[in-house]
Amino acid sequence: MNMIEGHMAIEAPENVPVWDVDPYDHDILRDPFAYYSELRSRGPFVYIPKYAILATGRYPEAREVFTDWERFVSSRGVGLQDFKLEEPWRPPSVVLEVDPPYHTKTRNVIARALSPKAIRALKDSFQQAADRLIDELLIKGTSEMVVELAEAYTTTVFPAAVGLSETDSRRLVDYGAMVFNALGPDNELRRKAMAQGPDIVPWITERCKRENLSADGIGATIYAAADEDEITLEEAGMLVRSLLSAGVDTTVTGIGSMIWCFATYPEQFDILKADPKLARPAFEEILRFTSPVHSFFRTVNVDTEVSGVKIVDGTKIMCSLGAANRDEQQFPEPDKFDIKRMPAGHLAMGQGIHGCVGQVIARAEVEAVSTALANKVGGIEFAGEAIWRPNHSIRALDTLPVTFHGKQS
Ligand code: OVV
Repeated sequence: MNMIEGHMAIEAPENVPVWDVDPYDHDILRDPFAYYSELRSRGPFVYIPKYAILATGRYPEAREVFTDWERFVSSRGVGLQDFKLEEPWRPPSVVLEVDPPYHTKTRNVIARALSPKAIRALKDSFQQAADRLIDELLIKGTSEMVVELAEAYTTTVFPAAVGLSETDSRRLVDYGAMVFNALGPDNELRRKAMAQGPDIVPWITERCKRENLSADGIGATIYAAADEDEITLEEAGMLVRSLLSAGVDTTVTGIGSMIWCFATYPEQFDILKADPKLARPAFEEILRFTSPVHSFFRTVNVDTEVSGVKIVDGTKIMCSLGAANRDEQQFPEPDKFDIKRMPAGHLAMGQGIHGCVGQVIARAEVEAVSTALANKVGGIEFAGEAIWRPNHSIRALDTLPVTFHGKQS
C-alpha cells in the first residue's frame, strides 16, 4: 500500500477536481479567505495530490461528514495520520479520537463536568477576572492583546476552573499548539512544535494527576466518575489531558479574534456597547467569521458516496470549517461581519457527537470579556500590524497591538 503523511495514498475519485494546492502553505494559513473561496467554487470535494486527501469547503458536505460518525470516523485520527496504519505521537484522546460506543461513556463524563449547571458557578469569578484585567489594560492604553489579554486571562481562569495546582501560561499555550499542529503534515512547523515535547509533555502529564488537582474543580468532577466506576482512573487522567489540550489555545484564539474583529469593525463594537446583551450573538458571529479551528479531518471507514462522489475506505477528508462558515449558500453575505446575524448552525465548534464539549465554559469565558469591554471600553483601535501565526489546525493571532480608549463620561 502506498502511504503519504501516515495515511493511504488514495487516487483522485472520479469527477473530483484535482487541485494542486498546499492548504498548509504559510501564506494560506495566515490569510485563508481566497483559498476558502476557491475551495468552495471548485466543487463539493477537491482532491489535493500533495497529501492525497479530499477536502471540502462547502457547508452541506462539511456538515454531512461531521455528523455521520459511522461512515466518517474519528478513531482513525482527526488529522492527516490514519491511526489504523501509524502510531500517533501520544496515546489517542479517549474522547476526541474514539467512536461510539466507547466515546459515549467518556463523553458523558466530560459533558457532565462541563455542563451548564457546573459552569454557572464559575460565571462571577470569570466576570471579576475580566473586569479587573480590562481595567488594567485601559490604564495602560496600548497593549499586545494576545499575551496581555487573551493568554493572560485564559491561562488564569481556565486552569483555576479545572483545579490545576500549578499553572504555566507558556506551557499550556504551547501544548495546545503541539496538539493542533500534530494534525497536519510532518513538516518544519510540526517538527518545531513537537520539539517542545520533552519539556511540555511530562509537565502536562503531572498536572493531570488526581493529587495535583483541587477538590472542587472540573478535574475533580471527572475523577469522581472513576470512584463510581463509570471510567477508570487512567481514563480520568486522560480526560483532564483533553481539557488541557482543547481548552486553552481555542479560547485564547477566540478572544484574540474577538478583539481583532472589533478593531477592524468599530461600528460593530458600537452596537455591542449600546446593548451589552448582544455579547452572546456577537461571539457566535465571531466564531463563524474567524473559525478559530480552521480544519479537522475525518477518515472514511466504509466505501461510500457523498454528493455523487464515490469515496473509498481509508480516505482522509479535510473539512475546512473556516470555508464552510463562509459558504454563501448557508450564510448570506458571508464576508460581512454582523454581530446581530445569529448564524445558527455554524461549524466553528463542530456538529454532532464530537461537537465542542467545552462550549459552555468557552462561551462563559469569552462573554465575560466582551461584557467587560462593552461596559468599560469606549473604543478599540489597532496600534500596529496584527500578525497571524501559522498553525496546522488553528488560525490564531501571533501579535495584536491594540489601544483601548476609555469611555467618555
Ligand atoms: C485538539 C483537541 C480538540 C478536542 C479534544 C482534544 C484535542 C483532546 O485531546 O481530547
